[in-house]
Amino acid sequence: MKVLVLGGDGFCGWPCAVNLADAGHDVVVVDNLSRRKIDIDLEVESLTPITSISERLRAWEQVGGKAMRFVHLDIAHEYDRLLELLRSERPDTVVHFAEQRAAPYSMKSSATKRYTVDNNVNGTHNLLAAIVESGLDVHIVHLGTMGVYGYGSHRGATIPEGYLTVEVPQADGSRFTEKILHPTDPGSVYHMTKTLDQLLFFYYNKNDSIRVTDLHQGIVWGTNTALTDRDPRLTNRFDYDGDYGTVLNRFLMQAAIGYPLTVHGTGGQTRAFIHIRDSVRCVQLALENAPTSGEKVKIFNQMTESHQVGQLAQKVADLTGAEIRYQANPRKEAIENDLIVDNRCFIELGLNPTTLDDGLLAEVVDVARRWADRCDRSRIPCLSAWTTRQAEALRTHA
Ligand code: NAD
Ligand code: USQ
Repeated sequence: MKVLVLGGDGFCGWPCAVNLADAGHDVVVVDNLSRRKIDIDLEVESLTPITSISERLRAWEQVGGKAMRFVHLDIAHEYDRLLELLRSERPDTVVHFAEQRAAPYSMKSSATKRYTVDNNVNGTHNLLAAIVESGLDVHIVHLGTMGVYGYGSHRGATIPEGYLTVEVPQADGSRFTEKILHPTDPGSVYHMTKTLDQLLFFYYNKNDSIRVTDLHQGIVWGTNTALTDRDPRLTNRFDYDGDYGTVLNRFLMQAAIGYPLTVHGTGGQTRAFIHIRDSVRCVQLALENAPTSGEKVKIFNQMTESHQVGQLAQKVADLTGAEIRYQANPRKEAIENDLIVDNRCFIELGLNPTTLDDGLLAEVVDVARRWADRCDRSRIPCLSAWTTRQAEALRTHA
């Protein structure tokens, strides 16, 4: 298959691109390198040293990988070039990772809120409009988030894969049944853009029969896959800073450098997780099991397990002897929530989940220890506050 990987230089996109090339697909990596530029602006670097995209592609070919091409393109602002790229490449599938993906970054200032909305919503809409204008039958595989469902209001109910069957009571006592998109309840401006993406897909699928698979992915942990481990020049990025680092990788890295684990609030927040190796596998499964023409948007919950943040910290502390430090929560989020998720679609397609107990936690600690001297400890605290109230709490508890 001919595949465009939008955002193929990023944390999830890079291992996905090499995996698809390894599986024999003809891959073009498309990226505007904005993630690397944000690192420069924030004066922080990936914990693991990463090479330039051209070095990555060269190294991939040198280790015997099927060649991939790179196109430097901003999908949110270069519509004509995006359309031209579709027309010239005629892809079967576009895998869409190309968004600003950090909730804390999106909440830093009105400038980062506006950037996140502009980049993410325009990027997704440009892709949809360009596919319609090209007249091509392209399957979009989009990386969405578990966060579209929200955290805190499910009260023990299982979260279905995208759609909810509801019964609507009528004034005359009768009821009708409807299958609707699961209501959205975003917890940050970033998460809100993913709920808007979901509506864009719904509309273009209905109006133009665009085939879409929307992957509601949980928090990705780990760093490398067997393929990015083949050569140091293929190494994946490892975000640890307060804006881009995600909770489990942060805890593992904090443990590795002897920094107390930063649990927000009580640690009662429950979130969904998936290892990078499973994330890569899921994208391949989604791509190779495309919806048929006329089928409504396929939504898969791309996660393998749920954990409470405080319990995760305890698990990492048990493994490494790290200290846990509870902190004022910079986010406006439920103090505690349950999270029961239906993920049958991927299991039925053959996903064999990697779990936290598979020794991979220790592997991430090893990676972090190896690069500990690259860590700037001053960049670990999460300082992006959701509201002035949270900002005040951060100041008081500093
Ligand atoms: P990332 O920031 O590492 O990668 C995103 C890539 O997209 C970067 O290389 C960036 O330069 C590129 N990009 C951004 N805007 C672009 C634009 N307008 N045009 C072209 N390229 C652009 O993020 P990631 O962790 O790899 O996440 C990828 C996708 O997966 C995101 O959409 C994110 O929302 C989703 N996701 C990530 C996680 C996670 O834990 N990392 C979890 C769930 C969902
Ligand atoms: N948290 C801590 N301590 C930390 C960092 C985070 O307690 O040091 C807490 C947060 O308060 C939050 C939870 O851990 O309750 C998760 O935070 P996170 O930064 O790991 O994850 P999140 O902001 O939700 O975003 C990440 C990715 C995003 C993706 C999302 C999937 O950055 O791209 O969409 O995970 S999900 O969480 O399922 O919505």
